[in-house]
Amino acid sequence: MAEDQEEDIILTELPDNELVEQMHDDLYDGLADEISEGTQILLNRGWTPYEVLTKALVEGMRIVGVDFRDGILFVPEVLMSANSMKAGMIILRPLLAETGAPKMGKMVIGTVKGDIHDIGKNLVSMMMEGAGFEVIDIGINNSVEEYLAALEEHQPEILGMSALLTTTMPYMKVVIDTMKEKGIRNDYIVLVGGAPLNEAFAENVGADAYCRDAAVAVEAATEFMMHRQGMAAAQMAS
Ligand code: B1M
Repeated sequence: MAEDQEEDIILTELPDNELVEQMHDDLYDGLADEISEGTQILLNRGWTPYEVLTKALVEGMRIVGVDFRDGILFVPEVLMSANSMKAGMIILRPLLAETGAPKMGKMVIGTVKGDIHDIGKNLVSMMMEGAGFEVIDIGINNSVEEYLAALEEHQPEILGMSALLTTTMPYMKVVIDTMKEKGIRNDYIVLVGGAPLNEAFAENVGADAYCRDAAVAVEAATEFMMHRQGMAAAQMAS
């Protein structure tokens, strides 16, 4: 009976609030096709990509996270939810990047060694691209050598690091300390983020700022870049 009822749901016929709730359920159940369809329907109804991202996808993933924490969901199920989230993000990515904003600067971003969580990092990349930044995403499980090689190769203004585990977040300090040892720390704006971090941690490891979410990452990056450009202009004038 329950199965028959599920088959009867036609996403296009649901009003916005019910569709969003249904998308939370579909994310929970790892139904990637339904998430793609729901994402497209909301966009067709005039929702902004950012609204779809935060209200339908991120909120759905937050619910998944609660049940993962409480031992109701397990890794294989959460992986399916993550893949469904990515199915929605694939549709939103070009739209978020399509603002036509002038290039603000360049960022290398990656998840630290030992950590394979990448959804938050991918969101940050998308939002930064949408705000006019060029983003080089070096993926997950990055060693200090890989971060340094990416900085050397791409010469960004900003380094972004992500960590979702309390066991991997201290690795950010390893990267920043190595940058200090090599005398290159002050060449970059270092932004860090991830659910278990906070401002005190960021300060403690020597980052320039902790970014609570992707929107804050964009704000911080923009502010630091404007400050940098202001300093450069002042130096040229003097
Ligand atoms: Co993982 N996992 N997981 N997991 N997982 C967490 C993080 C956990 C909190 C779940 C829980 O217990 N409630 C817990 C960590 C506990 C802890 O450390 N204290 C946990 C655990 C324990 C594990 C494993 C160890 C489980 C196991 O194997 N027994 C394992 C570790 C694997 C590893 O990394 N070595 C593991 C595995 C997995 C999956 C593979 C199943 C999957 C990852 C799939 C993927 O990413 N491709 C997964 C998932 C999906 C989660 C949860 C449920 C969701 C994470 C997520 O995507 N959130 C998570 C629970 C939770 O966080 N509530 C959990 C949505 C995302 C939009 O938010 O990532 O916070 P978030 O990103 C935000 C901000 O934090 C910020 O902006 C983003 C967008 O707004 N931000 C940045 C993030 N990075 C930034 C970088 C920046 C700036 C801002 O740079 C400038």
